[in-house]
Amino acid sequence: MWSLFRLVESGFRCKLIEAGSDFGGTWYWNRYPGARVDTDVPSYEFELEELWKDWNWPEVFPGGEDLRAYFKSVGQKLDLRRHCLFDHAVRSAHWGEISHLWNVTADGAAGVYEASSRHVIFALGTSAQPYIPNIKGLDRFSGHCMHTARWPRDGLETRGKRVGIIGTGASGVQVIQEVGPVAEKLTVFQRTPNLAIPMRQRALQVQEQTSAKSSYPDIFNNRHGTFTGFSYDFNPRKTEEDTPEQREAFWEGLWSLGGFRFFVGGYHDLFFSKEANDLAYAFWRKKVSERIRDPKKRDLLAPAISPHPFGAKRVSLEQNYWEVVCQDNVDIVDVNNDPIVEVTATGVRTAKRTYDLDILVLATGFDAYTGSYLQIDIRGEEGRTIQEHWREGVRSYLGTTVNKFPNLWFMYGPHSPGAFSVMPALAEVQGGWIVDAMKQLRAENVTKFVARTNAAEAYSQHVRELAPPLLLQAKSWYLGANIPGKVQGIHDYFGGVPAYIQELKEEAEKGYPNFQRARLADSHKGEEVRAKL
Ligand code: N01
Repeated sequence: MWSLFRLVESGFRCKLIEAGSDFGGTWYWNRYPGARVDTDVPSYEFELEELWKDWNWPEVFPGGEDLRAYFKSVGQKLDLRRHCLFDHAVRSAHWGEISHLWNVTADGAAGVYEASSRHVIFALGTSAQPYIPNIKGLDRFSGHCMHTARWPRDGLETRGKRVGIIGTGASGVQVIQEVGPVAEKLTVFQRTPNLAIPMRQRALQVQEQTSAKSSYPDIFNNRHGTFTGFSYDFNPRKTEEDTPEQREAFWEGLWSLGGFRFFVGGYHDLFFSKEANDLAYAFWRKKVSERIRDPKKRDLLAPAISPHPFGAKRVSLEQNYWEVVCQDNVDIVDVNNDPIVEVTATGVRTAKRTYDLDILVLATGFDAYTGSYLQIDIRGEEGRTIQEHWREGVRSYLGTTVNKFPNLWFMYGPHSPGAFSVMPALAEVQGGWIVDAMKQLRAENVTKFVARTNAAEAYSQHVRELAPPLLLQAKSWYLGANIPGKVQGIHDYFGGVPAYIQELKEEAEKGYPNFQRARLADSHKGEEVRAKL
């Protein structure tokens, strides 16, 4: 949305093609009970005053419905809808070496949409392609079975039902919190416990927000100054520089403030020192164990030995997760000891027993970063497909472009701080940078702009080197390790938001030295009239 706004504002003719029927992106698709953002507002907002001056939220961590309403209002206020083609999924994008245009096709209910365009921006999200595990018999289940990101748009009654949930990532934790209190029986099939920390949700009053609005510009500015873009940052001290008493007091403070503070507001060596990480895990375990009264469940949810370094899998924010999973109507099945054998027409059969279910929820995550791109037939120079180009692992330049794919830009994809940043702020940073580059190219009549291969190789290597060692010690979606057969690698830029912004800025200030540029030969200029935008 932000790039579209910036493009329109800059006088580009453009079309936003969207598979959903409305704005909202991840919040359009993720309609499972309890879906809510775990970045607090106003950080999770666009910086433009006309968007926030009369917008108020009911809660610090807004739910899906409020988020959808927000993005709808952004679309209205910026008058973006007339540039949008909803209910169309992009099927292919082919670069024309003679025309210097992208030929794009998209499938919709009414037929195929075709367009030619000088530039293409893919804003496919970080986690948009659902991952459905290959479990025997999954298609035989006669009750309701769906991935969390494909929850029925009209809702689904879980009250009084026997519900099974496979997966305990961010989506699983949120569904469990909502469904556990109302279901007759909830069975959680857990492979890895979630090292969740307290959200500290609270209601927001309009008056409180009105008086805080004078500080909003500073809040938005600060998102460019901290490692993750949150209003708090890592403590520059190392864990063991503080005494046990000082550490305890520091962590207690973070714990009671809530949000991601205990994760990305703690000691900065969390991801670099095994000893530091173990101490953080011990504190986490002590705190959550106080809330898990059932000793058997405690061993499953907060084991004595950490399942992986703390934070190497995405930490979730919880509200009453430990209390809900301790309810008598909630069972936890450790699928490491009692694996799922098959799904039957009436439920799930594990090695040890059968669970009868009315609803089976697959909270099994996403083929993150690249999955959405690999669904599309994207062809760059010499017809090279993105699948071929990324076969040995992702390569990008600055997490916004790909060598050999001229005039192709992307946002929230691999090699940006995506998973460790505030998404609307990142959209502003990347979208702003991309549109500024396009304006420059337009002014210079440049029709082909492509990252140099050596620059992309060097940047990709740089991204790999930035990754902290402990991040590599979990089979996480950060690395692509959650998808069988996927080439694993570093997908996140781990230098922090300020350093990332600086890298983008330097490239622009130096006149984009790491890109090759060309102008369309006069004899081919007629090709441009084919553009149908
Ligand atoms: O997906 P996940 P998610 N048998 O990949 C398990 C964002 N998000 O949808 O860890 C049994 O984290 C898998 O187990 P394991 C956010 O960035 C944000 O929950 O691989 N289990 C894991 O427990 C988040 O991180 C928000 O051992 C299987 C779970 O399924 C990202 O989206 C809300 C299995 C998948 O967890 C993804 O979160 C929701 C199998 N065969 C999502 N296969 C907010 O902002 C997989 N699993 C709040």
